[in-house]
Parts: sequence; structure tokens; C-alpha cells
Amino acid sequence: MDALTLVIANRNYSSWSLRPWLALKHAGLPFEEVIIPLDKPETRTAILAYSPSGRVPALRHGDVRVWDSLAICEYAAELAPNAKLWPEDRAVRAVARSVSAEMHSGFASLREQMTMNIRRKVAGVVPTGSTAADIARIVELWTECRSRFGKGGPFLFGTFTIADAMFAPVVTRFRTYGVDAGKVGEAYIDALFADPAMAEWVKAAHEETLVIEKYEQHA
Ligand SMILES: N[C@@H](CCC(=O)N[C@@H](CS)C(=O)NCC(=O)O)C(=O)O
Repeated sequence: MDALTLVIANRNYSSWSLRPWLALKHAGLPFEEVIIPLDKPETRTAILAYSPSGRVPALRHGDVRVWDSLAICEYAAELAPNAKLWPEDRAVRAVARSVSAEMHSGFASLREQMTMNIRRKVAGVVPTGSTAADIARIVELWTECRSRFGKGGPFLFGTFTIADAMFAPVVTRFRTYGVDAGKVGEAYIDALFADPAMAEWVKAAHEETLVIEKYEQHA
């Protein structure tokens, strides 16, 4: 098989990069990493060399280019079917795809108000309005998935799936901004942080020396 190269941005801030990185790790697929720091004069040109959208993550696999987080997760699931990155049951898989797509296309207020910043802890944030509504919906969704489909393990559909990869950055935001996810939600957050691949990313984010000032000023 051709070598895989995943192009990502700063681990501390790039929520979209974390998702396919986790999916590839859980797929057991070896890959090389290219890290392009965000918010630098050369960032756009550097990303465009790999990604026609000018955004990361992007995956290179021989002649194949995949340039969107969810599309890369899907590609990983196809390359490594035995890793079961989607639930096996079609009806359950449809729910997993729905929650993943809901994350991918939604929760704009949460994403804007509570940017991913793994290294940071911000006290005293009281979410209001559409951010509070986003949080309530996420907690509802986690609680429902855990109670309906979570019997086989600690993740949304039991064992780790793409749905967990999609929510991994949200879990870090809840910790950064001290969001209370309730009993089921907090257990789910703990489970994701205990995942070895996630722990590897979080450790690397803490060790990273790149700082983007505008993302440090929030709240
Ligand atoms: N919908 C895209 C979003 C990707 C995205 O917004 N990536 C950001 C980094 S997290 C980016 O590349 N920004 C380019 C820049 O800031 O120059 C996906 O799911 O991959």
C-alpha cells in the first residue's frame, strides 16, 4: 500500500486535525505527519501544496488526495474495515453517521465561543444563548448514544468509532472552559481522555511551543 501522509495544523488549536488523526490511529494505519502552523504569512501557500480547499486536515495516499476531516475518517474506515470505525449494524451506523454529520456541520456558536485550546483552563465561563443550546444538545446526544448503543465499551457506540473522533475536540473544550456535562457526559469525557491515542495527542499539544495569540485572548 502507498504511504499515507496526514497534513495537520497546531495540535493545541486545530480541532479539525485531531479528528482524522484519531481515526487513522484507531484504524491501525501507519502514517507520516506534516504539521503546518496556522496564522503565519506562509500558512496558506503551505496548505495549498496539499489541500485544494486551503484548509487542513488533508490526506495524501499515492495519487489520492482527501481534504476534509470527515472524508478522511471515511477513507480510513474503508482502508481498514477490520478496525470497525463505524458500527456494524446498518441502523446503528446510520445514527453514528448522523451524529458525526451533526457535529461536522453544526454547533457553530460553541466552536466560535469556545475555541479548542487544550493547554488552557478558563474559569468562570457561563455559556448563554446559542452556545448554551449547543452544549445542551451535545449532552443530550451523548447521553442518548451511551444509553442506547454504549453497552460494549465506554464510547458513544461502545467501541471507538468515527463519532468519537468527531466529538474529541468538543470533549477538550468542555474541560478547557469547565463545562458540566452531567454524570453520563463526564464519564464519556473521562473515557476519551483515557484513550491512548487521545492521550498521545493531548501530551503533544502540551509540549508544543507554537502559540497563536488571538486564540489565547478568549474569555
Ligand atoms: N470542514 C473542514 C474544516 C477545516 C478547517 O477549517 N481547518 C482550519 C484549521 S482547524 C484551516 O485549515 N484553516 C486554515 C487557516 O487558518 O489558514 C474539515 O472538516 O476538514
